[in-house]
Amino acid sequence: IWKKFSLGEFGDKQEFQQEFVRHVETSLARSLYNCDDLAAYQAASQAVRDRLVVAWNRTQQKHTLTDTKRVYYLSLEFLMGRALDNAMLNTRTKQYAREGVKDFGFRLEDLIEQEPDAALGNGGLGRLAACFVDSLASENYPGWGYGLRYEYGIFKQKIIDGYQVEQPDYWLTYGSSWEIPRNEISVDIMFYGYVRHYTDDEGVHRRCWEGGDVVRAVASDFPVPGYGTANVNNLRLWSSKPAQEFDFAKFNAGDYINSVSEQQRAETISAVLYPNDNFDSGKELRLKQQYLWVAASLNDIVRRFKKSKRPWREFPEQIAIQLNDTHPTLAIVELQRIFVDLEQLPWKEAWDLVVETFGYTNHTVLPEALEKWPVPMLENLLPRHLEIIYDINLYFLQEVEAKFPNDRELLSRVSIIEESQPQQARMAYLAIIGSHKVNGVAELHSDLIKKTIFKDFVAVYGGDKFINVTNGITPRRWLHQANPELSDLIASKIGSGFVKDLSELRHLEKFADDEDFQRQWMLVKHKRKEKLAALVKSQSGVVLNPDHLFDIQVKRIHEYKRQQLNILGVIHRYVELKQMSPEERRKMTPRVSLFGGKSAPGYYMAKTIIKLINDVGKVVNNDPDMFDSLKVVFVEDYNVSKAEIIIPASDISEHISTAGTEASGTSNMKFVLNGGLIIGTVDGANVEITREIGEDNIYLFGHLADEVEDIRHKHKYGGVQVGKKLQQVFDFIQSGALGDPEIYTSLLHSIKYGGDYYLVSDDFDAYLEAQHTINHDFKDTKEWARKSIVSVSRMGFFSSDRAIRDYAEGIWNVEPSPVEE
Ligand code: 26W
Repeated sequence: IWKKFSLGEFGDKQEFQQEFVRHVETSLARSLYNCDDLAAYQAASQAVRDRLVVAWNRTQQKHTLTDTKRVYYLSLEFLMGRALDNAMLNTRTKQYAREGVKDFGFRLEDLIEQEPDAALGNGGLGRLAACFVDSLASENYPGWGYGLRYEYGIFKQKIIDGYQVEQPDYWLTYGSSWEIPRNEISVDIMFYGYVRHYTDDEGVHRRCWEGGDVVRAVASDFPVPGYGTANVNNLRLWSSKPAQEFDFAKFNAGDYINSVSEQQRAETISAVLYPNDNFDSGKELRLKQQYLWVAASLNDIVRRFKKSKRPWREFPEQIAIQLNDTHPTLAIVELQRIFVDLEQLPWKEAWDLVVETFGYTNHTVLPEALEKWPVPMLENLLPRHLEIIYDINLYFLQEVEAKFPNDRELLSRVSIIEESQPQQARMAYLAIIGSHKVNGVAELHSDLIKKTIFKDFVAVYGGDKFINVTNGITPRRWLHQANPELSDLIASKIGSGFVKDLSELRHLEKFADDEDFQRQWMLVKHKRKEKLAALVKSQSGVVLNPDHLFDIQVKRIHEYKRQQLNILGVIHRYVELKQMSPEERRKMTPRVSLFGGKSAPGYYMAKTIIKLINDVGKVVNNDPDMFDSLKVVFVEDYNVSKAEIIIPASDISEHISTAGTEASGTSNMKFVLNGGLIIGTVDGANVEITREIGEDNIYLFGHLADEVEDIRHKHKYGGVQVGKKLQQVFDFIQSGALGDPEIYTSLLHSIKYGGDYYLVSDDFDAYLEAQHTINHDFKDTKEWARKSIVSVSRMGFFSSDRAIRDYAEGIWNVEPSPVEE
């Protein structure tokens, strides 16, 4: 029986249909005659889900029985996207499902489209967590994700009159077929209250937290299937609920309505994802989210450990916990509190276990993104945790003092508590002190954090605590699922093993000069550009020509990512083209510039950049002179499922952050894996991509990370030199050609008179130069195809399977534990 269920596979089409019909008729209480695409999607999902659940149970039982070491990935964001297509591919049930629903008059592709994205994340960090749970499962690691079950994911973006407008993303309207409610798994979480001091039976002075408000965290599980394995892991997300139905004191006092509504407030804790990417807003509700999630997860982890009846000293031999940025750093404090206050372990013994258990991943060096919590807020909300933080800090500073006597400056620099008004707890420092390994997410970034923000800690701990684990992406979603045409073409030459072992792509290189293969390769690209053109047409009415060069920049809108550099470059090209005769214009490489991405709702400058892109689009797309030369499009509401259409369609994608600011980037990897070339700065993982694919296959430009500081200094004291070409663009905007120039004043001033922090003026000419080379190279289709094939064949390193194995060996010390089929 197990054989049949092991991979969630259906024996045949009929078996799938039986399950499908059963769900239509019973779970959905409908009939096949009254079944629309949405209902059919739900029935198909539940049929696939049932099989996953069987394998999921078996996996969990096996891990419990063998009592192997488990990994817990704590992330406040999991940007999963859609589940059905991925689940069918990972369990190899897609063919039966396609044929099965076809007999009932449905197209599987239409059903897949019915699923709302699970958009519980902002950008890179959240999508990385989603790739990592896929790889943990596929590589057979016993690894769970822990996060929050937001009812509202990242907002939906509407563009109205060129401006971003946010709309709530209530993704659970029709429930989620992929969710297993676990109402029986709940943890009561306390906030506020006070610390009681007492002396225990042995005369030891102890402290204990009590008397606060209680909110209940309730679990929901989302099965995570591996590819080509019977292993199905778990993503456990917590919801906040009222701890009791009623406040009886108020109820008895006759204040019934208020007693209910106050309890309802508990639910707001997990209601909505904070939409800030790389920006710390320091709000109390966010701190409540973090504590509820961390406390519930640790309670769960410790409960599971206790069932094994092992002694506490074996805790880190059984459990590894990875902190995805500083958002879960309170977990360090909470575990120490459990050990010392509740389990009554001696401080030092407890602390050694804590440090052995945790690893911390840093994803950003931007100062405005580094989390700090005001001490008064911590004192009020988590009084016992603040005391523990003080103690951790005290012991740490004593250690530093012993190593570097009489260096008061150093002590104040590394103290967890920043001596500001009010005092603030620096969470990155706490995360470093409470973890045995700290990693950056690409080589350049890992080097940079050692030289800059964490320099003093390298002096204290030595360099070995700080390591690099270069990010990766799952080849399942980002090649096999998103681009089946390319996946099939590759498989026709080298077999399909690369989906599981991406390094097998290297066998493709020998076909790079094969002209027939080059033609097929470019044909796939063309098809995917047609598909993107269809999306753009249906959403904005703009018609794109798939023969033109598609230049794409999709990511969160942020000044450091420099969408402004891109759009200013587009304006420059427009001005140039306008000055040409029709004959001259015809000789130029025709281009499509496509943008997509969300701005944080309160980020004025990013919103101005969106408005500028849309205003350029309006002028350019309606200018008959440009019809065969240039189009500019902003794709509304960029998300994971749109990325699956956009990414396979690039000829060129842009990864042009100011050097030293983008920790890694992961879409750069996705674009190259799909045969697009990239224009980029020497930043983040672009550096390693260049090393792997060769510098002839990438268009690099701009100043280097180690020059940035000097240049900023020059800007500050000598002013910013806006070159001739950029000035032309400024003049064009100020002429009113795009509409009211007032709208862009702040954006242009931030460059010309505001110190140009992101070096737009310094990199502008080099950027245009690189684009010029691209225009030239794109005309030689054979050479372009060759570069594209060679690049793809050398991308094996960037699989998230490799990244996960690096974590497993370098930080977690865990082994794969495959479930037999
Ligand atoms: C406290 C507010 C906040 C929210 C999110 C601060 C910081 C974040 C994230 C860490 C920002 C983020 O997503 N960073 C991105 O992480 C990716 C995965 O490692 C990298 O590829 C990106 O370069 C990095 O910007």
